[in-house]
Amino acid sequence: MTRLSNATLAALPGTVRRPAYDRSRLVPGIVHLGLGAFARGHLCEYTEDALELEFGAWGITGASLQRPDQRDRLKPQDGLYTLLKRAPAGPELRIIGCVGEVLVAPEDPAALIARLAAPETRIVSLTVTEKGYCHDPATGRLRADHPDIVHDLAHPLAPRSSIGILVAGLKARRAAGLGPFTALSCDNLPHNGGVLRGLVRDFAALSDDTLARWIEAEGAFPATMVDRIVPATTDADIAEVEGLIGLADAAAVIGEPFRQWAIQDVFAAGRPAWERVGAQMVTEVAPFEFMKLRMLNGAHSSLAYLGYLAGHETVAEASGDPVLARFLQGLWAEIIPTVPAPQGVVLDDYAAALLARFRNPAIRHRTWQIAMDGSQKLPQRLLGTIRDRLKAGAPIDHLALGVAAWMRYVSGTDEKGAAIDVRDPLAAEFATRAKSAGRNAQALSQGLLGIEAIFGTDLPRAERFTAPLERHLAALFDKGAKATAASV
Ligand code: CS2
Repeated sequence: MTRLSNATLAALPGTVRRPAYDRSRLVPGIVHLGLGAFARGHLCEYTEDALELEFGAWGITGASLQRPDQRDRLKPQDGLYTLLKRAPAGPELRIIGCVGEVLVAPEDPAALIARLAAPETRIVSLTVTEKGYCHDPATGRLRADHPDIVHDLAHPLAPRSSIGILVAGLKARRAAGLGPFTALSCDNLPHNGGVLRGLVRDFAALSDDTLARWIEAEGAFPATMVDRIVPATTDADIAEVEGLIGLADAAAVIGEPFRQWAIQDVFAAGRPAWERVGAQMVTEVAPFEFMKLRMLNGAHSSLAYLGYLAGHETVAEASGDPVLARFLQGLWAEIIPTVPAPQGVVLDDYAAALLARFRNPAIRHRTWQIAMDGSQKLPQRLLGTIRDRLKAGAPIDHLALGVAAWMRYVSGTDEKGAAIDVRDPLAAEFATRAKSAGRNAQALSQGLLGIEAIFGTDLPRAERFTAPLERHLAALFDKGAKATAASV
């Protein structure tokens, strides 16, 4: 099958939307670290829209921090790929053209640093997932003992971590007499802009205090809230796209139609006209971020653990299960009072819209995929909400069940006794603690609560949290996920 590329764009069926600007004029104003499915389905589509409406020097250079796969898929396609939006009513197809080159950091770190230091680079955006920040998720501070950080301090010109890469780029710009780029975190972290600023500054300060002060004074780290459900692309998706567009596309991305982006409007050197294509430029991102992390991602993670244990492969299946749907309503009822509503938003309506999005039958988002990296996700998705509820003296039964389901999941065997493929930077730690606890709920919960990077020092001592947690965990072992969810 012929491959999608500049040369074959004209062969696409008329139903497929294609770039409405001259791609040969693209200038790379943005470098994106971590060009995975989410970025290609979110930031790249907003940028594509902005280029179509108001062309400017905002092409995107992708950078992969680990593997060459993405470059290998996109290069033969001149950076082009399909975005397939799956609405319950049927698919919508679009070719995205704003990505030019893709660099692979480990192959040529100097080329990436040179691109970051190029005068035309004005924004460096990131989707490197929670664990890509090399920080302590409970405190948001840099982990100076993180192996990638230790490596980057020893080899500042061949950095591996996103933080080491940003600092190397900023240092080179300062040496060249240029101003800094804007570093734009698009990951699901609370206060992502402020956290990134602290990490970059602290890393810089470990080797060069004047650089750290320059970054503090001149740098820009807007906070953002990003939202679109973009599951990992499967072979079946690739085959379907090929059938629909009549060309092979190894880099296709599948997403829901809904998208949202709230951005704090503080940029060091300009930005695309994202506000003209639906992004919300705001002074305070926090209300959006709280709403999204706690209500969407908190529910996603709880549903992923319970749903996986109950034998549901996807979020659509899990949220279609009446018992789990009722659990979700109870969970949102606990979360909503902790969330300040962004202006113009009714949180009950937001919850209802989330349920409809979760149930979109055309999106196959695996519970196993969302279950990944729980150690990095629980603090901002569930534990902050639990702290707020405890402070208010309010019940936390559903929230505690979400955490208990995570504990049951990372214990490593499912309800039929089969092994669970637990993916998490702390997976080895979980396995050790689970092994010594066996199926003893009290021992397992105490063992896992002892991981300070997740739970801090306060939660393990909060009896109003640990008591329901242990009770739920015991029930999960005894009766299973479905019966336990039915009993809250
Ligand atoms: C999900 C998110 O994988 C996960 O942990 O909760 O990727 C979620 O789909 C997005 O944040 C939606 O915007």
